Amino acid sequence: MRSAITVSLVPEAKAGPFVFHNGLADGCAQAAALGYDAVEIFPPSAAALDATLLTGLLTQHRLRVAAVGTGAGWVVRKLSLTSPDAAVRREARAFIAEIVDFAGRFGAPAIIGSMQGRWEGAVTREQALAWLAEALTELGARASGHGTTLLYEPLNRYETNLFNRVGDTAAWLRAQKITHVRILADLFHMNIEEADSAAALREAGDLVGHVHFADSNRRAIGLGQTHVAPIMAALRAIGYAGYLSAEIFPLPDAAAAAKQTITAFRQHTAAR
Ligand code: LER
Ligand code: MN
Repeated sequence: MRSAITVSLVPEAKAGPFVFHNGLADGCAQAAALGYDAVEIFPPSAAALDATLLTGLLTQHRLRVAAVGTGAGWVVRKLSLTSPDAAVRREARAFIAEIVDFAGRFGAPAIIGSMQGRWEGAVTREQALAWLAEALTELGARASGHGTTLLYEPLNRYETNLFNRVGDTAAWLRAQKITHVRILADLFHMNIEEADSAAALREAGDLVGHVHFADSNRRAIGLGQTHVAPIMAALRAIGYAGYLSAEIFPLPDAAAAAKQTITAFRQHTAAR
């Protein structure tokens, strides 16, 4: 498994669960100084990212891109893949497609979290899931064209009513025969929704494509009450070799959260 840490470039997400908020150069420098393998980027849009600048920083600091988030499409522009408005759904897909293409150049997957939206009002759950399946199929194929996959993230009940649990998500992806899409298992959301996070990860098996490495209170692993050992045992059992990425609050401050995460990462991934 490899380590990653979040860098947000979105001013509107200042209070969000991201560790670094002071630009890509600062985020990459701090991540590299602590020995992280990669950064996970939360950009305002694909157009706001400079591929040349990013390539330079990655080379300089020997870092990779773990993933690129699309949530700003929701946070800033209120786009959603399941909006009742067809034009909004189209824009949402276009917004994500550009991020899929940008991330793909770096061999990284894009993440669909908040952009999934929710079913409500005139939109039935069945209709919303049909739109979601369509979007995941189309965007997954696009990611596959770059030799990567698309990440779909079940969220806790306060953020979506589409999928809240990892096992349900895996069963649905399999039933729909959606390929090129992997599940982002966020340990914070799982702490709220799962009866047994380790069992849920085993159920999803090879569909687990990325992990948000967060404690129960969305602080760095070790600063909350999650029992990490059974979760790590499950990840090893399913042969998970992807990132453990710190999508957490910068508490007590960014530097301390980053240090605590890499310490916990090393402790939990040490050879046994
Ligand atoms: C995104 O990765 C996520 O976990 C959501 O809760 C948005 O904050
Ligand atoms: Mn997450």
